[in-house]
Amino acid sequence: MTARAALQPTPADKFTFGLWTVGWLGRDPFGDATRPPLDPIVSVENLARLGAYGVTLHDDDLIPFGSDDATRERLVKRFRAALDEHGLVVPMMTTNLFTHPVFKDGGFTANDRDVRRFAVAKVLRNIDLAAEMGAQIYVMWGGREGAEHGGSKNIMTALDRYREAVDICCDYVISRGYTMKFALEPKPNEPRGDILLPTVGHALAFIEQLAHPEMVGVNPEVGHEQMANLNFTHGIAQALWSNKLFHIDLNGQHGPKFDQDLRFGAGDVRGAFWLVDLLESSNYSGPRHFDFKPSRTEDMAGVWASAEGCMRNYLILKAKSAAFRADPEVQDALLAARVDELAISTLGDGESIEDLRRAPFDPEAAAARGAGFERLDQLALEHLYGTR
Ligand code: GLT
Ligand code: MN
Ligand code: MN
Repeated sequence: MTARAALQPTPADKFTFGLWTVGWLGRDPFGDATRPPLDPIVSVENLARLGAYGVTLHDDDLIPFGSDDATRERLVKRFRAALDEHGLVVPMMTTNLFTHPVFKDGGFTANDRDVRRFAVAKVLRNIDLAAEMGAQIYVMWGGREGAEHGGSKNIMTALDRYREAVDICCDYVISRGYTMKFALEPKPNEPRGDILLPTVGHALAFIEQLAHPEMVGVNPEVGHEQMANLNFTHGIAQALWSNKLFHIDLNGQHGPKFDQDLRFGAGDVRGAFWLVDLLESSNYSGPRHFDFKPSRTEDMAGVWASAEGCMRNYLILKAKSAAFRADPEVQDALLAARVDELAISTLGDGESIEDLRRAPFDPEAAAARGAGFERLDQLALEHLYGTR
């Protein structure tokens, strides 16, 4: 089932990595960098060698903040050449509105209006580069859009400014004739004490208030929903149900604590299984994008091993999900658990509410029926544990 060849990633799997993931220096709030800076060209070479489909980036991942135009042009040209040489694409780009101290109170929602204007201009400039690179999705992760001090920010007004900024970006894309769409990435906290648009649900509700809701979806990250103690797969299911899953950030997390950004498949293994099972049976056809931080204990060999691990774990879980779905005993257990019955509308065709009210029903008998969920779940676990 999980033969070696099936675990070899190919571009058809659409695996992508942020330059900032394999390029993470291992700096954390308590310790200095444990790895040297990584040339984006080296990332392109190695990710292509491992079978990835593409890379994603912030403006500053390629062009250091404050670079002059000549440097910018040189770096873009060099990067473009490496992509072409190794056959990688850039399906998504995003803006760094969180590292430079100017963004300490946020970008789109900073109280300081000049900062907000600078942030919007920084995004618009990078949207041009994204269009040039052929990126179809533009991510907005507002990690600094938030607050720690109760009275320091009027949250309703901050949401007005957030909406204004996203509306400006949508108008810009339309005015330039670009076809890209935006994907908002929720996160409950870190680096801000509390971040605006903390969960998939908040982001979906926000999108409905925008001038161009059809241009904006979500980019949920596994660990971010789990930091809020939420079921990530359920969040993804609701995003799919709303036709708003525009992109996805795959990684691993052990329950509600700091953002661990583990390699995909580490952390909540059972959750990862159900996520892959959902994604592979859905109409989501976008990249499987890994947003993780290779442990700061690792050297570069460990970085590439962890990138490879993300892809292998996805493929392992994909094979396990397929085997689970094909197992006749699972199919029987699914029927016994009435999973198919949920697809039948509650009110029958042409049935009136009166018919529904008058329908004979024995609540005691229904209450006495077992659901059969334990047998089904055990079968799933046995596939996951490798005993079936
Ligand atoms: C940052 C963050 C991620 C976001 C990226 C997009 S950058 O590393 O931790 O979750 O996806 O800005
Ligand atoms: Mn992310
Ligand atoms: Mn994260």
